[in-house]
Amino acid sequence: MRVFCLMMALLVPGLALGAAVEVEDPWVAEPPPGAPVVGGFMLLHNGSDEDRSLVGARGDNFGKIELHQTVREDGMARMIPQDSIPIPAGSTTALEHGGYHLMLMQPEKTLVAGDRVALELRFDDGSKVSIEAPVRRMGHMGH
Ligand SMILES: [Cu+2]
Repeated sequence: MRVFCLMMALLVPGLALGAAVEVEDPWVAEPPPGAPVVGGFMLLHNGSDEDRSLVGARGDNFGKIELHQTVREDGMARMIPQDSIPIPAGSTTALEHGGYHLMLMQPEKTLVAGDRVALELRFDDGSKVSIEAPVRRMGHMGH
């Protein structure tokens, strides 16, 4: 039984032992040629009874990753950097096109659909979750 549990933990993607937040369906949008920034999207589940927030992210292939929120003002979409993204207790926060997202900046190379991007997410309780996000075209959002 002990071995079985250990194997389950290894098989569930995005699950880090001790972390309250689970990451589901992470993906990165294929950028137009020459675009300096790339959007990162996913669902963040907080199954605990404590509020959590995403406070940072890093990836070996990017010089910098910011947390952004897209807001519409006077019909224009504008991205506003965030210090953190809230994931209230017992709920799910979507990082999605037109809302909260990761802004992957200064990519080492041009990403194309089919590539995979390794990222590390950091939460306000000090926990970290490593994920691997596939690069997809915007038109194929998987919904
Ligand atoms: Cu952005």
